[in-house]
Amino acid sequence: MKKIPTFIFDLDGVITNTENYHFQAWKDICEILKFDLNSELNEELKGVSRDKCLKKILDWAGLDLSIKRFNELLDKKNNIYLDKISKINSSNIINGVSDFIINAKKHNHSIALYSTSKNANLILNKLNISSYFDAIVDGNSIKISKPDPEGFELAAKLTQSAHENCVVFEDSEAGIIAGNKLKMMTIGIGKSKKLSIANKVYKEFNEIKFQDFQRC
Ligand code: B16
Ligand code: MG
Repeated sequence: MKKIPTFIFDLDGVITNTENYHFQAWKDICEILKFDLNSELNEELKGVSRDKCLKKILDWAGLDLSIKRFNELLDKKNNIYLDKISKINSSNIINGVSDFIINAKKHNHSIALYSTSKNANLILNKLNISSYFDAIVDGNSIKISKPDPEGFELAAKLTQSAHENCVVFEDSEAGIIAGNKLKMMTIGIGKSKKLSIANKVYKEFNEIKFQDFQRC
């Protein structure tokens, strides 16, 4: 087991600002359902798998759909989302992320990704950063999404890291809950009050100094 911290990154909302595209795509679906999805409710969709997101929305709207319609809306949401991310490239990496990872790799830290998204590999390729990661866990590698800790457990196993030696960077309450369950060090990134359950919160990734994590 490694002694120096392993860094586990979330993707949407931490490495790149695709989270807003998820929100816009869900808003389009909610318009069809005649439900008003606001940004506060959207906080509860962050880090949650596509089908669980739609289940939550139907629950909030008090609606029930056939399996066929449910699957049609999932496909529609994903197509809207794919269209929105079609042009992203390395300029869409959030400020500070590349420098942090390059610095961490120089100092022999393992770097893992755990994203609930089934589109994670596509996005990493577009951003041209797949090679940064010693392990990649995405929505295709897990059975249960955040707030379940399955994906973080797998990321720790693949990098041969003890849970308490992992530092998790997350923008979602669901992701922080999952990391906390394993007693990983959780770092919330963003302005949502829901992130206050993290061990530490930064408003933006750029505020994080690599040196702060060298001996945590
Ligand atoms: P997809 P993360 C999550 O990614 C997003 O936060 C969440 O909004 C989305 O519903 C989920 O991925 C599934 O994404 O529909 O592309 O499979 O934040 O865990 O990187
Ligand atoms: Mg996220």
